[in-house]
Formats: sequence, C-alpha cells, structure tokens
Amino acid sequence: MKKILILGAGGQIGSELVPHLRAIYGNNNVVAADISAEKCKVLAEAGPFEELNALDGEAYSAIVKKYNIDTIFNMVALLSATGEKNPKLAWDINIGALLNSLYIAKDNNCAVFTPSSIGAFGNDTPKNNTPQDTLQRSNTTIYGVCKVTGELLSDYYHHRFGIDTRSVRFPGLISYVTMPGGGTTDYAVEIYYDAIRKGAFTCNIDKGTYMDMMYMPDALNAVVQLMEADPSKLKHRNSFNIAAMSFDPEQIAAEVCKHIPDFKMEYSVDKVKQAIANSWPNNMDDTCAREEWGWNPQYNLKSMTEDMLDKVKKQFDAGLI
Ligand code: AKB
Repeated sequence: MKKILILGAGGQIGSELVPHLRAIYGNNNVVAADISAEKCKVLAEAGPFEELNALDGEAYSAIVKKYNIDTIFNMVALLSATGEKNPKLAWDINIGALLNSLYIAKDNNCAVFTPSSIGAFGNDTPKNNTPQDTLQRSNTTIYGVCKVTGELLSDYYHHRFGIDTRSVRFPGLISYVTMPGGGTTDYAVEIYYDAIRKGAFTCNIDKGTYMDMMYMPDALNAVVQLMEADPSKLKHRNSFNIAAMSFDPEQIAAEVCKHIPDFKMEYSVDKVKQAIANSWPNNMDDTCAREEWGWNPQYNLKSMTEDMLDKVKKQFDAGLI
C-alpha cells in the first residue's frame, strides 16, 4: 500500500481510517474522498481530499489516475436499518460503489478492501460460533443481500481477473469520533453518549439479544493487518469473520453502571431493528482470521467501556456534545 484512496471518508469508519492510515503511510499518500466536502473539513486540512460521488465512474477513475492509486478502501454504505427504508437506493449505492471500485481496480491494477458485516448472515445461519463458511441464503435485509453480493463479486474479481480483493465481516462498531447512522447495532454507541449526557438510556434492542461488537481501534488494526498480510497465507478473502466481544443490552448497561452507579436503562424496542438483530449471529467464530493473518483483538467490553466513557465525558466537558 503506497498510494491509498478511501471512499466514504466522512463515515463512521472512514473518518478514523483516514488519520490511521495517514499516520502509517504518510499524509500525502492517503487520499480521502467523500460525496460531502462539508463532513470532511478536518480530513481535507491534513491531506489530499476529493469531493466524489462513488457512483460517478468517470470522476472516480480520474482520481485514481491523478494520484496513481494502488489501494482502494471502498467504505461507502447505507446501513441495515436505513436500507430497509429504501431498498432500491441501498442497492444502488452499496453495489454501485463496489462495482465501480472493482472495474476501476481492474483497469488500474489496484487492491480493494470492502467491508462486509455480520449482516451478511441470516436466519438459516448457525447462531453460535457462526462458522467462516456457512449458510448465507436467508438474509432478511437489503443491506445483507448487498453484503453477500459484495463478497461474491469481490471473490469473482479475484479469481477471474487476479484483483487483490480482501474483506472482513465487521461486527457492530463502537466509536466516539463519528456517530454511526442507521445501523441495528447503533444502540451500543448511543448508550455511552446518553449515559454521560443524561445518566439514562432508552434501548431499542431487547434484553437477551446478543450481537458481536468491536471497538474501533481493533477494527482499524484489522483492516491494516489484513491488507498487509502475505497473500500466500490467505485461503479466504471475501470475507473473514472477525470477533472481539459479544454482549446483550443488559451486559453493556451493567458495565456502564460500574462507572455511573445511578445509570438507568429502559426499553422501547424498535420492531424493524429487533427483527434484523434476531436474524444475525450471537457470536462468530474467527479462527480463520486468527490463523491466516494473525487477527488478535485488544479490547473487551470492560476496557472498551472505560475508554468510551472517558472520551465521551471529555467531549461533554468541552461542550462538544
Ligand atoms: C449495522 O448495524 O447495520 C452495522 C453492521 C453490523 O453492519 N453496524
């Protein structure tokens, strides 16, 4: 990875992946691109930035050529709950951006990273210790349909054209820089903000609902580790299960209570999100990622909660939230 392009730079992952990669590979070697320049002011001040609609193949291709890009991170996505409000738009954006990335990668000899998700699994998938290679046929969301399609397309471009495509199935990602938007796992971010702001939280996912979750620093390390992995060691490519922790709302609330003893949580379950959560794994088996490229997460629920509450409290004290 010498010249990197990150699409969707203003999103939850992109906004942290850009500075992470710039710190490793140099500011000028990491080009941030997003449909909204407004969202990316900080990123644009620190290094190259391009305003780009990833569905505009010509403009996208011109940027890849302009900077002599060799690695594309396609982080453009409409998340699971938002996708259900407009499935056609979700398909057009999620698959349109991916197809452009693959076509352009083929023409310019680029590697491509595209995130998949626990959303690539459905009701027929084994819920516990979900295997790397398993049933993905009963997906209940357009987001999931896009993720499965994305995995297949990326593997196809690798086998057919030799494109270096790689991917991980991200759990719900928890972070304090940019809020996620329209995901099923968003409650696990919102709880920390409401705990600091109000000492209380209304949870839209029911108690007893387990999902895989991950703290952003581990997610960023996973991306770099996978993209730097020796290709001869990779038996899989699109996409690796990666796991760090699995909890239900009661467990994260109990962890918050250790720091804010008066914290109160009540439930107002969102039926759409709950149905999606019910169709996803309780916890994934990530043995292949550990064996093929050394995946090894650092954060668990306890250490993540300590750090999240500390960082969100600092934002609150500074009047930023
Ligand atoms: C979502 O909830 O849609 C995402 C995901 C797990 O892919 N956070």
